Amino acid sequence: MEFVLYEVKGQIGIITISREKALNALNSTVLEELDKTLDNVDLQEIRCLILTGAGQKSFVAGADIGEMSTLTKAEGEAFGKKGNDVFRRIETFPIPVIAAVNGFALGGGCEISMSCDIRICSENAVFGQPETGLGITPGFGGTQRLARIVGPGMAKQMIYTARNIKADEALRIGLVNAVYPQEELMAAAEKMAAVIAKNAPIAVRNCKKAINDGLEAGMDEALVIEEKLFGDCFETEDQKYGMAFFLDKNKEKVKEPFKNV
Ligand code: DAK
Repeated sequence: MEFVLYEVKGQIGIITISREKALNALNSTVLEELDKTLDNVDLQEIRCLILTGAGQKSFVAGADIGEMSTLTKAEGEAFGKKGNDVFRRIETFPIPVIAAVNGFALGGGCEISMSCDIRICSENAVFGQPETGLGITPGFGGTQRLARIVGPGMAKQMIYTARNIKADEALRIGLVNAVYPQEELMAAAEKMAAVIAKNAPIAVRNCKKAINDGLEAGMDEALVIEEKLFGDCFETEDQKYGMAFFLDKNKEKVKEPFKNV
């Protein structure tokens, strides 16, 4: 692939958007390659993904403004759909995805980070939705996901003013979970991914689905979604092993890795 790298480290998959000359901006090729990369993730082996950008300056500086500038209405809609489909695929991907935001996360860059389950960032990270300054609305889900993550008041302020915010403010408003020095970011992401990967994989997947689907439903329906996904765990060997291990009073016994079955 030209712009997307995929590396496997044990049970963790690391996807790097690598188009450094354009600060990793998302053109059609990047979006298509991201989609293909997700096709290639081995869900039997991989238990958590990390999404990051190449270099020390930018995670993703947005959709490619050069490519967008000449789009017709129909082409704009097609480009928006291509982005929305791949972002939604990340959001609903069966396993958790951590965004390791290593610099600019503007427009489509902020939006792709918001389609991930968890965001952590480097101290030099900058988030923003600059679209209204370009004469457009956020087009890759920004109007929807930002309001759900930081609340409608803060989302409206960020989007209407098109003002960028730094890592400390992103942390304060809950857009990111933690901020690290740049050189520690990937190690922190990998450490978190490894902790997730150690837990029962089917249970983790069901938690992702329960949280995502539940957020789109009313509370009564959401609790039924949770009940069903909870029930499903009782058909797994991992549940049987995990509970039997807890109940076993032999303190010498070492816990074995969950088997994803
Ligand atoms: N697109 C294309 N190229 C970009 C880019 C981008 N978003 N951001 C940076 N680059 C390129 C620059 O043009 C420059 O290229 P060369 O001149 O070297 O060839 C190179 O990356 C380095 O950038 P700078 O020279 O500008 O670097 P600085 O450090 O001075 O500034 C910056 C860094 C991030 C502050 C600045 O590059 C910047 O403001 N970039 C644009 C950020 C931005 O506005 N991003 C949001 C884009 S809008 C929709 C679908 C999607 C969207 C909307 C609607 N539908 C179809 C409904 C999404 C919209 C967006 O994401």
